[in-house]
Amino acid sequence: MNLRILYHGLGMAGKTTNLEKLKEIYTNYVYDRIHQCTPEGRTVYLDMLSLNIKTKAGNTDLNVSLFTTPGQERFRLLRRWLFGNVDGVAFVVDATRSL
Ligand SMILES: Nc1nc2c(ncn2[C@@H]2O[C@H](COP(=O)(O)OP(=O)(O)OP(=O)(O)O)[C@@H](O)[C@H]2O)c(=O)[nH]1
Ligand SMILES: [Mg+2]
Repeated sequence: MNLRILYHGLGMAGKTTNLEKLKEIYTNYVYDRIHQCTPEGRTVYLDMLSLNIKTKAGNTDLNVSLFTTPGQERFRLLRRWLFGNVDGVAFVVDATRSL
């Protein structure tokens, strides 16, 4: 079974940090990780964490692909394309940022 989950939020909201935390928690299931960042720590394009989880029954694998939307304006064209290809969306909000 394949699941594609998109982490969506403003620039610097904490999307990459969420994926890094999940990578830590599910470290034994990490199949692939793509992440590139600028010297300032901003994500280039988007990042992806792919988990391959063996179910208890043992006969089905759960493949979970987690993506982030590009936070930087210059990659905004990718956002619409990403939304058309997911099973679920996690909204990431920085609760400490004032409006
Ligand atoms: N204090 C605190 N800082 C956080 C938390 N989550 C993220 N940060 C910091 O906020 C900054 C931005 O976090 P990222 O996870 O890179 O945010 P992002 O949404 O992936 O950013 P872009 O992809 O570049 O748009 C980094 O300096 C993180 O260390 C948090 O829960 N608490
Ligand atoms: Mg990021």
